[in-house]
Amino acid sequence: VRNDSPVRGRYPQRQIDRFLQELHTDGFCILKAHFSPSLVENWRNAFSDILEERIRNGMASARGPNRYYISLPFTRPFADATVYEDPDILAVLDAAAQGEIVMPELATDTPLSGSDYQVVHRDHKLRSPDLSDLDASVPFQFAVNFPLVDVTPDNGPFEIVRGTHIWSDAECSKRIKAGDLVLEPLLMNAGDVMIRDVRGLHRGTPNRTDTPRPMVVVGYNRIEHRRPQLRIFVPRDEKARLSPRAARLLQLNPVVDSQADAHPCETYSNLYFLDEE
Ligand SMILES: O=C(O)CCC(=O)C(=O)O
Repeated sequence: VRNDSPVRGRYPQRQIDRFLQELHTDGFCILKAHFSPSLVENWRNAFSDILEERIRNGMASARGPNRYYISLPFTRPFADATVYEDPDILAVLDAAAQGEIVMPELATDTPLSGSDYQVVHRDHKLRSPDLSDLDASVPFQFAVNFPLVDVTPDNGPFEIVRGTHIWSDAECSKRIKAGDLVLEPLLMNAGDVMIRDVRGLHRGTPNRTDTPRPMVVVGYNRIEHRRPQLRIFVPRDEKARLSPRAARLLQLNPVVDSQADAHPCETYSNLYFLDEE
């Protein structure tokens, strides 16, 4: 079904403005109970097979011991406009980015039993080399994160330091070395969604349970900001179904005849963004 008319979001503009304010101040905002339990359950069930297979085939990228970064195929249930074209999320992203955004990433971060603390890091330096004139207060790369299980203190909560997305890279390095940062565990429930400026300092923590804690990451960024290591393989039949907005969001991704032509070789493995200088 083609969907040419914008779907209305759940939130009034004043609440979108509050999310936007939080994103600017804290570097992230959380939309509580945003996706339905059945959507999250479908994704969790479909993901558990992928997790097992990718680890077995050596096609998962380790982001620390027993912690895997795994891309999702752009097929059902994951090729879901309810998620990547959510009107509330896009309203926040469009206003925050102040320019056209694209979507090169549909993936997951999953700590398993035996995972450890990651180093505190940001997922990109303060500035984009492709947007050197952009004011540092304007975010250019985002992660939309949602867990596929309830997050508890035991299963590896994502920890974040508020307000650090606009710190200089030097300040981040200094404060990480000094170890005086206030890391806040985010105990998100299945269905909660976080919109995050990826420059905010954060880390993954150990999953001390036997149940994986998958966190979806839908990556968006300003179109000028290049991320050549990332791509979504869009099957031709899925492309034919995209709304005009989705076609623009996915415009830089390769189109494949079938999922068999997709090669999810994970190259997104650098954790030490601050040591590259
Ligand atoms: O697994 C997590 O909770 C965080 C993962 C992460 O921040 C990373 O791998 O860069």
